Amino acid sequence: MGAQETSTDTIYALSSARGVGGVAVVRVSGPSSQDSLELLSEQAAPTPRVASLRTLKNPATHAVIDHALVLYFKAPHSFTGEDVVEYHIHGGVAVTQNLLQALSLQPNHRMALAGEFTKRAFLNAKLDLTQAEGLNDLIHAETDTQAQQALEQMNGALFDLYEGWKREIMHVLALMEADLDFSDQDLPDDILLKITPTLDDVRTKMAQHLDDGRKGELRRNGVKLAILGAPNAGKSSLINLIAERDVAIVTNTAGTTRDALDIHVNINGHAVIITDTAGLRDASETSDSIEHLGMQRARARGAEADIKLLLFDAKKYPDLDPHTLNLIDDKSILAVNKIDCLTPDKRDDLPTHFVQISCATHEGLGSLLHEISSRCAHLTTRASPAPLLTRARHRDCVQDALNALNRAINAPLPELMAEDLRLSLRALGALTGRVDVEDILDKIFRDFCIGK
Ligand SMILES: Nc1nc2c(ncn2[C@@H]2O[C@H](COP(=O)(O)OP(=O)(O)O)[C@@H](O)[C@H]2O)c(=O)[nH]1
Ligand SMILES: [Mg+2]
Repeated sequence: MGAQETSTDTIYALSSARGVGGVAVVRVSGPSSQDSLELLSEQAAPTPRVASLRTLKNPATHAVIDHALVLYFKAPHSFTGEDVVEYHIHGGVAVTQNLLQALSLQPNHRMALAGEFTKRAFLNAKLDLTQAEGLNDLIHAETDTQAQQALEQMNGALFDLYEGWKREIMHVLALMEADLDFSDQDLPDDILLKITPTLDDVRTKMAQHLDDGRKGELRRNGVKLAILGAPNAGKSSLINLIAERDVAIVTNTAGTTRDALDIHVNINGHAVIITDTAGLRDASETSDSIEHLGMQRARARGAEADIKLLLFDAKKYPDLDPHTLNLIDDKSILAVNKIDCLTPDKRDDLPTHFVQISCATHEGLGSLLHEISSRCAHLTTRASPAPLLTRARHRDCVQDALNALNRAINAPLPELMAEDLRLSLRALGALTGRVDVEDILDKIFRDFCIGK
């Protein structure tokens, strides 16, 4: 904990969104939260977990702050594990300010730091790191699939998975250490026969968990889609249409869009980050150095995108832009814009694997969005009900744990094998924030200790 961060402090903050609302919730956590409640309400704290109406007054001036619904949670039965008070007040800016100001004057009270309530919950073992991350993801979820994934994680799906692996490795370690205690020889065959299948099983599960096509991360972070095409193909018109607002400038001057521009949208429940890019043309066709940089940036965005939407100009058909054609691969969706400019016969000539759209008449937009959402579904739908990795942090830790297990399997000496197993446990411990590996091992050893 930092210098200004001690758990003897009582912390408070507005827990609902800022601004005007019907109700605002101010949360207070820490040893003095009951004292301040009793002082502000001029009566004893209500029965824990029973909503009670209280008139809150500023203890210094006795001016009424609000008539509030108050909830008191006694430690350890609260979100943070400490004494917690929730004030449900009328959601005006002045009311909220008055309550926060009154709280600030109370002994040992200070404004909470970002994430501090959850951090206290973690430190009091109310949740592990993956659950805390799940909670944060839930608050920031913009789509249903993100919310579902976050809820699962908050409910401990990843924690259970990783703890399960930890238990299996600890079991192996305990079996080995029991033996190492009375011999410094190689592990006897009967022990090896017991532990090898377990370790192989955990390794397989870890490898499968890692080999998930980044589905969980894509769900959480959003699928990246870059719109690429020649100048004037209608890329900026399309992003504006999807965003339902003017985010990019649309003109008939080639080279108008020079920077990459992102929007976050929800397409059929999928979080998608769409990037409008500078039009691709021969470098010799423009002397504008900013446009050159824009084209480089466009290509880079295309390369890192999960989906490339390659947009062609129907008016140019059959002379489709070669720079854009060059980018076709299995990540691309092909679309041809401005079909309003084509006669029905000419439309029939267009290759059938191109989605036909018109940003002018909105024709075909539904089909294009449908195509994008089915690609997103393909990229984010899991093959089994097992929970998915949702962050690079998880991936790094699981990879470390797997590497250590792989080393353990090939270790030349039992002591070295045991050491690698401990390192694997430590990597899993870092994942959940429960690094009390030695403690748990002690417990297991007590059960296993043979004749000692
Ligand atoms: N007729 C027609 N014109 C379009 C359509 N989409 C875009 N345009 C026009 O094409 C020009 C270039 O559009 P813009 O979105 O700036 O293209 P970008 O360079 O690819 O971003 C503008 O004059 C648009 O009004 C369409 O579907 N039909
Ligand atoms: Mg543009």
